[in-house]
Amino acid sequence: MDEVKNARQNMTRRQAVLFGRRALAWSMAALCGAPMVAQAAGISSDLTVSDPWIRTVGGPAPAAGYFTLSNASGTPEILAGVSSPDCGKLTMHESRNVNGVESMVMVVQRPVPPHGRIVFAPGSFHLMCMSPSRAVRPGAQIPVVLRFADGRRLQVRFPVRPIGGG
Ligand SMILES: [Cu+2]
Repeated sequence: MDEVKNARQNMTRRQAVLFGRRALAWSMAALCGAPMVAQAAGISSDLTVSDPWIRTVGGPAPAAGYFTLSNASGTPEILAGVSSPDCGKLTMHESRNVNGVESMVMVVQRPVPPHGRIVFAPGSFHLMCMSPSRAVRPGAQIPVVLRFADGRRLQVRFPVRPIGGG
C-alpha cells in the first residue's frame, strides 16, 4: 500500500493517463489487498446492508466496494448481481492469495444463508467499480443496487473514502 501511495504522489495527472494501465494494476492490487476499517449505514427488511463503503485511489482508476449483507429471514437468498450508475460496469470479485501471488476472480453470485450474513471486505470478496464517474470521490455517496435471484433489489448508498483514509 505504501508503494501505491508513493508512486501515486510521484505521478502527475498526465503521467497517470499515459501510464493508465500500470496505474490500474497498482490500484487494483492495493484496493483488493490492504485491510482497512469500515463504518456505519443500513437499509431494508429481511435483507440488510451494513458498513457499505467504497475505497478509491482517485481519478479513473477502478474503486473497490465493501459491505456486510445480512439475511434475517428463514430462507436462503442469493445475491445475483450488482450495478451502479457511477461505476460503468460494477462486478463482484474475490481476491485470492495462492503461494504469495495475489489475484482476483470474477464472482457470479453469492448465497446468503438464512439467519446468516456474508461479508465483502478488503483482501476477500469485494465490488469492483470498473469505470468510476467523477462522482466517485471522497466524501460523496454512490448509489449501488444489489439484485437477488428472486428478483428483489436493494438500493444502498456507499460512502466514498480515499485509500489510506478512513
Ligand atoms: Cu477486484
